[in-house]
Amino acid sequence: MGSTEDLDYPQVILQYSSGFLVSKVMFTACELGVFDLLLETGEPLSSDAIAARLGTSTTGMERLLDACVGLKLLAVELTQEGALYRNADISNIYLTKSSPKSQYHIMMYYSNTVYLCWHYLADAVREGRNQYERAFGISSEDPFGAMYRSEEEMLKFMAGQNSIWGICGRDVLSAFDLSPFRQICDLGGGGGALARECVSLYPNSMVTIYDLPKVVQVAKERFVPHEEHRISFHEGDFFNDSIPEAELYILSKTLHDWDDDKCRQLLTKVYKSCKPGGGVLLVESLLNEDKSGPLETQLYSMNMLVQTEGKERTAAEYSKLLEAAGFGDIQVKRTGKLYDAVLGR
Ligand code: ASE
Repeated sequence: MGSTEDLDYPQVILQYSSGFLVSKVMFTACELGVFDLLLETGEPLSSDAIAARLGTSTTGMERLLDACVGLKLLAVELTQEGALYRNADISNIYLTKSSPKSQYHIMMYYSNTVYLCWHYLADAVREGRNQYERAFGISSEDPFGAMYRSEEEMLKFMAGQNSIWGICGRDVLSAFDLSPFRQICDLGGGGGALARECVSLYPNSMVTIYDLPKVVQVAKERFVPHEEHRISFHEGDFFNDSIPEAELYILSKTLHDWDDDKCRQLLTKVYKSCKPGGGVLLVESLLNEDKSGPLETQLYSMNMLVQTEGKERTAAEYSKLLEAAGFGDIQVKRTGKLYDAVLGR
């Protein structure tokens, strides 16, 4: 037990207590279009002007803006006409819809879907399973049936995942030299942002995005440009349908959705389809071996509990799953960022 640190204990607890308030302030400012408006006008605006432009109450908007200043997402300057607000750089880059690094869609997914599941976190812990039935009144048997319960939900999820790869994709794909692999299959490739990073980083690679038919339809229509000839599609359910031959399979945030049994099933199938000398790249957020951190990954694992059948794992746990399926020569690269990479041969 620390002695001087004891003084900080109440602050720590109070800070943890209000953590979800912080998230919701940021999500709400995004949702209402505060950052988009301030980027678009390009000059500082008063809370009254922002409220009028966004069709909100002035009293609510003023408080939201001040809280965003407290979070350093906005800057405020006091002038003769009153307080004027402008975006911090970090907000222009990550919180506006149009920025290439925009995290807007994942914010909306967290705010409107994940948040509702987390309301039932205690039930999830009691029961050890996801909470779609309580949160949305839908069966939780098939997690992706539940997550993709409407086209709108599916779009939100796909756009959200794409926004994450927009900022983390390059780091995980460059963790290993993947240039020897020409024919790549991204299993559960969703909206295709990782596949796009892949062909941009490895210009000689061809990537097939494998996903459920309705996901592939939307990826083709809305996310992957038609002129990108290095990316193709394969519609299927990787548990029930065959998997095409490839030199490298990418499973990015795929195994974390499933229990150990299903992971072994899927990896065994991948092993059988894999060309001689080929490999598999797992992209996941790795827990420390003693599961003492990183905190972000521990929280993600809780999220997998409320939303899926899976969990976050340690490098040793992924290695065991890979070995059980026949893969060897396993290498682990921690990127020091949110997502890490594990390569099996
Ligand atoms: C999944 C990823 C996510 C399944 C459910 C999810 C995300 C939110 N809900 O494969 C996005 C990334 N967040 C996490 C916790 O990885």
